[in-house]
Amino acid sequence: MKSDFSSSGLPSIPKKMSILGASALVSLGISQGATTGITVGADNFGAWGIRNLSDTYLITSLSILLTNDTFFDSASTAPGTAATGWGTQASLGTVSATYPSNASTDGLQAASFTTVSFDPGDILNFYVDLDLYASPDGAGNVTGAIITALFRDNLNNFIGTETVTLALGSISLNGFGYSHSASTIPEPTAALLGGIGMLALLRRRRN
Ligand SMILES: [Ca+2]
Repeated sequence: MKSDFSSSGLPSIPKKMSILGASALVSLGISQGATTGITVGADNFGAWGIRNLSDTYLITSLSILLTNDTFFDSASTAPGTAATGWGTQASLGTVSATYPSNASTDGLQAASFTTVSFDPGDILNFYVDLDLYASPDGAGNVTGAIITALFRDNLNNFIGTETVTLALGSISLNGFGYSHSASTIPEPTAALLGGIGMLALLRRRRN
């Protein structure tokens, strides 16, 4: 099966990273309106795909918290000496990222970084080596990893966050077997304003 990238003309994902099998991206039912949301795909070697499911807002930063004995092997100092640092593999849209320095995250389980032009619908596909403390330089374990995306509007106002905990799910992003989506439909105040707007519209139509 084709990955999202190969079907859209972007570079295919290296074979190593699609080892868990590919299937089409299935986004959850997102209604129109101001929503936030992400789909996250990952594999145990350190390839990540994150899609902005919002129809309106930008993702301006991402944070990752690894669990299950897994750490970022981003530099070739112990733990883990066969390291690969942070980098973008490919992207869909004009998104770019400013990753942490490789030395600053090596051996750690938490990292965060900023993103630019991460527009609705864009996918950021990045890589950083993952290993187990118990067995450095093999594969890591992304099950239970917690990914949080921060959303802002075009005026840089904070909108909210979405957090996903990875599980071996039925959906997949770019062929990464561990994947999950989260989305939020309008926050209470926004929903209320939307509701008031709808009432006004209905009233107007009746008249
Ligand atoms: Ca290391």
